[in-house]
This record gives sequence, C-alpha cells and structure tokens, in this order.
Amino acid sequence: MLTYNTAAETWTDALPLGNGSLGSMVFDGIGQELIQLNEETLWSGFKTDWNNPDGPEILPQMREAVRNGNYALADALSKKIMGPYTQTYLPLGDIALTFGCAGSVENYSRKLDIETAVCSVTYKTGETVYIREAFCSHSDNVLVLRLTANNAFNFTAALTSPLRHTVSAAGSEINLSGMAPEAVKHRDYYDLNPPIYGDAETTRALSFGVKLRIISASSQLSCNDTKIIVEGATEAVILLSAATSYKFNEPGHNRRMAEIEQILAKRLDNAVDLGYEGLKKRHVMDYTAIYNRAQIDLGEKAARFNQMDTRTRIIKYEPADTGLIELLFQYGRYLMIASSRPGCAPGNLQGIWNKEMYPPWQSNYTININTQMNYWPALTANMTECHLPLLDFIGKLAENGEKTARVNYNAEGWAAHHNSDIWGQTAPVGGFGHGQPIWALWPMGGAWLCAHLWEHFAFTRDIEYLRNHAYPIMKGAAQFCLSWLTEDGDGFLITSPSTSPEHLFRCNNGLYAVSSAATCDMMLIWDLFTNCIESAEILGIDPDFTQTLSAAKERLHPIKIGARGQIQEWSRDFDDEDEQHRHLSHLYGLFPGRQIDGNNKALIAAARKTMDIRGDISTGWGLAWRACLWARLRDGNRTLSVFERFFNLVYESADYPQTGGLYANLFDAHPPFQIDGNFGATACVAEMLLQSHQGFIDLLPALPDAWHSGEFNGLMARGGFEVDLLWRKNMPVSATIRSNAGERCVIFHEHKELCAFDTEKGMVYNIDFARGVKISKAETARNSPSG
Ligand code: FUC
Repeated sequence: MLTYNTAAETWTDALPLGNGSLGSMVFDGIGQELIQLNEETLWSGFKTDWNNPDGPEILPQMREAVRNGNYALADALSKKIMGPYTQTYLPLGDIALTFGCAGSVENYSRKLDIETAVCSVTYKTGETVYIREAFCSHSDNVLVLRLTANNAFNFTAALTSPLRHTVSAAGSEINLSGMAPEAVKHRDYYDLNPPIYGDAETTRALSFGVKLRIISASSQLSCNDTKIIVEGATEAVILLSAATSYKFNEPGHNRRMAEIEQILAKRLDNAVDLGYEGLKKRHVMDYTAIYNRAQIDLGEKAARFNQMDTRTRIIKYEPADTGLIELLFQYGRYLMIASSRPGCAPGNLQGIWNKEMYPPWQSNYTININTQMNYWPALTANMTECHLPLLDFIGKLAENGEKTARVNYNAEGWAAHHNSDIWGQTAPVGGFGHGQPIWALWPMGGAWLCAHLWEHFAFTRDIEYLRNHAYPIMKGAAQFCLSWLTEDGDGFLITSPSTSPEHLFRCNNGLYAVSSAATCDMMLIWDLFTNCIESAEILGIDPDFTQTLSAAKERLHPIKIGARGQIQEWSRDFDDEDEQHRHLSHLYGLFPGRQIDGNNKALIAAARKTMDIRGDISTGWGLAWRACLWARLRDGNRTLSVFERFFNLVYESADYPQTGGLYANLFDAHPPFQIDGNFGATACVAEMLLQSHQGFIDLLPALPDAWHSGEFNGLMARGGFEVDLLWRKNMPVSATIRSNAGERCVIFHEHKELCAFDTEKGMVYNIDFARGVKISKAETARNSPSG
C-alpha cells in the first residue's frame, strides 16, 4: 500500500493507474481533482521511410578508417548513415473536477492499494466527509471513479487535451476528439517549436477520442458548453474511455472518428450495465489473477514502518524496513500489469504515463538497455503474459528492420538501432547527421531484443511459440549479425563500425565513439548465436545454419581482460571517457546474458573488478543494473547496499543535480522519471532470491545477511518451474516446485546440488530440506501462468 497524508502537488506525487492501454495519474486534490490521462498508442507522426540508402557506400570507408585507427574520421563518417529521430509519445488530456468545498481539511488520507489496483482518498471539510475511489479496468477498458460523501455535494467536470481538439458536453457526457501532430521535435536537440500539425482532412497523423459519462441518480446534471455541472450529489460515478486511430498489425492507421466514437460508446454502455460494484469486482479479479502469483516476505517487520506515509518512509529508510523493499518489488509488478497487457504496445520509457508534449527522450523506446530492462522481471516475477507486447513488438521491428538491413548496409536478416517508436522505427536515429554516433550508430538493438524471445521460451518451454514466433525472428537477427561481422586479419570475427552504448573512449588525446568489436557487440552476438543454435536443435531444424553459427561463434573476438584487471569495454584497452559511466554494456554477458557463468573464475573476477571501478552511484536504471550484476556475482550484501540507493527521495521540481532514486510516488528517478528502474528493481529482488540461468535452480544465490529468514512464493525459474521457498538462518527449509513443462528439476544452494528429479507436467513437488532432502508429489492446485 502506498499512503500519503497530503494531496499530490507535482505529477510524481500523483498515483498511477493503468489497464495496459489507458493510463492515468490521480492527484486527489481537495478543491479540485485532477486526473491526467494517457492512451498508449497516442504518438506523433506516421510511418515513414526512415532508411538511408547512402549506407552501403559509406560503410567500407568507415571500416577502413577504423582499421587505420582514424577514429575521428570514422565518427565523422557515421553522421552520413543516420536516419530521422523517432516520434514522440504524447499526453492525452486531463479530467478536472472542481468542488465547491471550502474551509480547513481534516483527516486527509490517500492510498494506492497495489493488491487490488484501486486508489482512494478521503478527507473532511466542514461537516462533509468525501470519499473517492478510482481504478482503471482492463476487463472493461474504462477508467472508473466513484465519488461519495455523507452530505450532498456539487462539482463541475471538465475534459481537456494539450493536443489540438474539440470538446462538447451534452446530457451526462463530455466528448473530446482530436488529432495528433505530424511531428514533435526532440526536446534535447532542437528548439521547442510548436508541434507540427497536418491539415484536418489530409493529415497522416493519428486521431483520437475520449468519452466521459457521469452516472448519478441522486443529483441534478446540467451542461455548460464543454462542462457538466453536478448538483446535490451524494454519489456519482464517472466513467471514461479513450481510443486512437492506431491499429496494431496494420501498416496505416485507418480507424475513422466515427468508428472511435462507436467503440467508446459501446465500452461505456457496457460499463453502465455492469455498475460500479460489478466493474470493480471484475477489475479486481482480472488484476489479482496476475498479481497474486508472486509474493515475497523478507522477514519480521516493526509496525512503526507501516505507520509512516510512503514519502517519509523513503526519507527515513533504514535496513530494518524490509517491507519497503517488498513494496518496491511489488510496485514494479503493479506497474507491469498496469502498463503491459497482451495486445498492447510494450511499455515505453515512461511505461504509459507521460504528461509532457516534449517528454524526456521523447518517451520512446530506447533499445540499448531501457526497453529491455522494462521486461527483466516479466518472467522471473511471474507475469508471463505481460511479456507478450514486447515479443509482438520485436516481430514488428523484424519486419521493418529487414529493409533497414538491406538499404542501410546491404545486409541480410534484420536490424534495429538505438531507438524506436510506435511506428517501429529501425534505422539509426540522429536526424541525418545531427546526432551523435555514440548512441545513434548501434545496430545491435535487434540482437539484444531477441534475448527476450529466447528467455520467454526458456521460462515457458512452449515449443510451438519457439517454432512459430521466436525462432524465425531470432534467425533473421542472426543472419544480420553474420552479414555484419567482418574479419579482423588475425582470424577473429569482429563488428566494425562498433560503439559501446553511449560511452566514449580516449585515444591520442581525443574522445571517440566508433571503433571495432566493442565487447557488448561480441557478447550480444554470442548470446544470439547460442540461443539460435539451441533453438534449432530443440526444433530439429536448420542443421546447416546451425553449423554456420557454431563456426562463427568459435571465431568471435574474445572477451579481453585489461590492464586494471577489468573486462575491457572495447577490443583495445582504451581509457574510459567516464570510468563511472552509467552504462555497463560490457557486462551484458554476466547479466542479463549468461556467457560469464560461475565456472569462469577469471571472467567473474574481472567482472567484479569492473564493477568496483564503475562504482555504486548512478542513475535510477544504472542502480538497478548494478544491483542485478552484483546479484549475479552472488554478493548479497553488496547487492542490497546498491539497491538501497533507491531510497533517495528525488524532487520533481528541484533545480540541483540529483542522483538516481525514487519520487514520492515510488516512480524511478533517472532523474527524470523513467520506468525502467522500477522494473530493474523488481528484477533484482527476484535475482537475489532465485537464479536459473546456469541450467539449474539456484536458491538464495545473493541473500544479504539482513534477510536471513523469509519466504517467497511463485517466482519463476527457467525450465517451466514456479518456485515457493521458506528459509531460516540463510538455509532453505522447504520448497514447492510446480512443473509447468515436465522438465528435469535440479536444485542448488551455495554451489552444492541439493537434489535432482524428473518432473511431470502440471505436477507439484514438495521438498523438505530440513530433514535430509525429501521430495513428495502432490496434485497441481494452481493455475499455471498463461502465455
Ligand atoms: C539512454 C541512457 C540515458 C537515458 C536514455 C533514455 O540513452 O544512456 O541515460 O536513460 O537512454
């Protein structure tokens, strides 16, 4: 439960609700209720040709410049192979409810109950006690807000949008329709000129509609042009739905305004029929079906922590407040269920919550870490179906990225670069030479995303999914990598040009981006080839291709250990632009990858050294990645000490430099707000308690001393297992394993195999570790996760 005793003053005090597509931020004010709205498909722009046909001519010149060590020339040439910036994720609008209440306020309390995904506020002014409750229903695709009071109250309801729109009120409804701009510029790289709108009749940009209806039997409703005035209410229910003309899986966006109207009217009619209690019951059932699958209990807690409001709790965090860590873990799960449901777009840089016309980094998809981090906990923390939007999106990138690979590089397969958007942009961004190669020029986005395709299989063991969806896309990305690799003259295969995401190297008194065989590239390709080879073997197909991949894998430029004992970030032991840089791309093979495992002591030691040099201070997502890496290094205390850096309250409006942490509403602060850190934090806690990337279930691999006794339920392990565990004094006491795929189950603790047994699909196994290892089989009692 998130609790506060004052209304939200800033956006990052407000509480997020979401149903996968509709997002809202609830401020719970006293004189005015403000609910800021988003719809996940409301982006600027339209699908265009973003590829750059100059690439094939420039590419050999770049390779030669890199071969000659002329990095300045390689950097300069890279400008010639860029494409346009992506489009921008936009705000939808606001609901404003203005109340006539005056006087001093007593007993103010607002809450977000993440066990039911309902937020509420209550307060008293004069003799009137106001209660409001809101939720965003996935089952019925409406935002629902109920207002009640012990005395009759009045309010005015208004709906607005920062985008070009018209709005009108009639009867009990407010209808707003609008259109998105054809372009919104990147706020960090351009002057903030007004958004560029097309002509209403001919624009290729999206249109959108919002419908709000008020149900209040007890009151008098009247309209004032664009507003509804409600008088004498003791209860009112506000229903709202929104849609855009964007259509998934279709090249254009051809839903007309009349169609949007019909869709919205149907949703609201259905919601009226169900009534408030019916809607709430269906919402809670739908939400808890995912949420209740995983719980953690990190030990005893003092009652004083729960008596503090959430903001104070962040400020006063102390290690004994393990409940705050549990809350942050579950908050990441809450945000995932609220922002990523099957059939939706994947969560962007801000999930689905954005208030700005010019959001940071366009609130787009940054696929050199951030989008991937969003999905790190989807499988381990048992939200398999929430992973699907990402997997669908990768399919779209694979389609678009074939042309990018061909046009930009004359290469096979498909490629995506550092950024994308709802249109599935795959070319390098950078505004055709305006941007910097250190982020724009990175054709490894597809390779990294493909790890998610494989992991989805590894956790579910769903062979049909592997055959029909994952493998063909992974194969396409591997074909691109085969085309992209070149010989280095010493018998190794390298990438060139190559950058290590967003980090420059020092050489000859200069700072440069482009060289060859950055370690991250080689690790991503190793991972992709390994996953493709294993997939083809499981499917019993493509022996020739598998052989080609195996041969190439053997020749990949190896991971090197540098003069300081660190894992080299580049193929040469260059100095860092910033040795504490936020990115940790050259540790991809440790986490989220699996190339550096416990058997490779030299690389583990070098990874540790790298982590020490990089240091523990970073942006929000930088903290989460660091903490996950320490968990893979099995250092529970260090993991926790990095994780605890999240408990640094960040203020939205502060104008002094701030490091990573949390806003009052527990949103991750880069700063600014980026949702990746929330998901990375959830993934980290799961990774501390359970790992499975080495072919076995590893119990409590990074347990800090402070968590000596506890319990978890429903964490997932590769091989199709759901695991419950009780531990005392750092030792496993008992476990329950649900086998969803009938694979062999091997369990380790502290490098020792505790047991290994064959399982039957759908069966549950109870294991008692306390008295020798005893395994007993029970009938399955739970629903297995879908997906
Ligand atoms: C990458 C990071 C930045 C930021 C942006 C959205 O470019 O290096 O820190 O998170 O993505």
